[in-house]
Amino acid sequence: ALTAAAALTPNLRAFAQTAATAKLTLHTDQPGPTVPEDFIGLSYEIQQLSDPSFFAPSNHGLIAQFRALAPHGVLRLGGNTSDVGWWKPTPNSKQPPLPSNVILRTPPGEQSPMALSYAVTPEAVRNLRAFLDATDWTTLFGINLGTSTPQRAAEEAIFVAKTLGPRLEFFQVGNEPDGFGRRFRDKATWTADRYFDEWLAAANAIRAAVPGAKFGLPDTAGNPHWSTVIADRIAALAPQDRPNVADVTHHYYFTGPPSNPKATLDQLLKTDPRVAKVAETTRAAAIKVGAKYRMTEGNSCYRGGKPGFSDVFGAALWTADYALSLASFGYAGINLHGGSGKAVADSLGGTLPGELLMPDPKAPHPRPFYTPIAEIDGKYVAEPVYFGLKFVQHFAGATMVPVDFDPGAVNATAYAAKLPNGHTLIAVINKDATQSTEITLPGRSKGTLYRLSAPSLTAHEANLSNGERTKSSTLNVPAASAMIFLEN
Ligand code: BDP
Repeated sequence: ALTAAAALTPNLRAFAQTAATAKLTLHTDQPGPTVPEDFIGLSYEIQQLSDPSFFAPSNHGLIAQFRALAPHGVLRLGGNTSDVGWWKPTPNSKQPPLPSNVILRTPPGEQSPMALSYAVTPEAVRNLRAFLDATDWTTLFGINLGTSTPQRAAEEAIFVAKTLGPRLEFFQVGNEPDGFGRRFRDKATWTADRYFDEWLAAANAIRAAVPGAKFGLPDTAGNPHWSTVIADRIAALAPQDRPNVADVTHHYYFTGPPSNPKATLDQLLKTDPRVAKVAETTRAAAIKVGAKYRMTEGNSCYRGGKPGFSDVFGAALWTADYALSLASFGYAGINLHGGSGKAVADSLGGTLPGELLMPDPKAPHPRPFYTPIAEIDGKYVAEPVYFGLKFVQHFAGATMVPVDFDPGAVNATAYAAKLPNGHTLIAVINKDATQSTEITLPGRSKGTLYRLSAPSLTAHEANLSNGERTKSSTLNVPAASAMIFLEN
């Protein structure tokens, strides 16, 4: 049905749509979590810092895209490349030798992790500060745990904390440590407890050097059990021995690699029960240690995404739905992963060109297909998922209101919130390829409508309207589109 609908012209599609009435009830008496002002974020490989002109005040095109996405977002710097970067304080500094606890492995088809190592320099960190000032964003800064030592981590942290000042939210020491057995440690003995021992040594060295340093962890790829283990370990520490944990963090890729038969829009647009399950475990861990929780790296499909899946309008609807579901589960924020082709290819063991970077008719340069902002012909282009995030930015600062939503046979979801001024926000995400849905607004009819739309689920584009006045008491949300009603 998906392909058939997508093949029709927009006019015929509108004609083919069957109207279905959905029921929406708002529970305004049971307010949910408040969506932080900096809920929306992006994630990049920290290897991008090896080009100090990337996150730099002179990179106006990128700054403009960040600002247009969110006035106060969060840039997370991490990814697999954070465990092969080394701190180079002076031009003459030499790359230090591998610490003795590292058991280097090269996963099949990849380059040796150390062949992809690179230096982080003071210039790159200074430019990053100016970039963050220009965007009014803050950052989560990744520090090497896989192939470094606590002492080196502390040396880098001193400079980073001093230079980034209030632009630094917290340090993330180690990326996806639940996967270290593939590259840096003995798989047979590597556990959440071993990881926590190593993490704690690094965190203690950092906080001894940087009083007030904050941390996010465990930043796992997929194993929610690790959050439970680390929360228990942290809670068992005496208060004075406890590093300041700001956020419990994890990653989420809907599927992967691109060859996975699950990587279809049909699957992506269903509700994934894993999201609620991971949210529950993560939330419990965060409560235990008095921290917030954040999805710090994720997207539709790991290994760079899949063309026709990660880079089309269907992925924008998925983004809007996924991000709002995290908001309703009380997450502090979401960082969708992306960036330049080289950085992502390096994060995957230098697999270029390969499955990751298939030729894209639209982009002359290789790029990850899931990236929110693509670099095409020297320009920074907002991709469909970017518009999914921008849609959700409307909820920043609002308090979620639980809803009962019965869309009947239509594949649609709904979310509601109240702004500090008391005005109600309602979002309806109609992920159905063919059927539109109609909602009667609960007693509020004057407001502004924002539409997230594209010619089809498979279109390589998305549009988010600027807002149009409405007085209608019903919301008609066409197939394959989303809408926000803002009471005012
Ligand atoms: C994650 C890694 C990141 C990769 C991404 C991917 O943290 O560095 O770029 O997967 O596979 O697991 O696309």
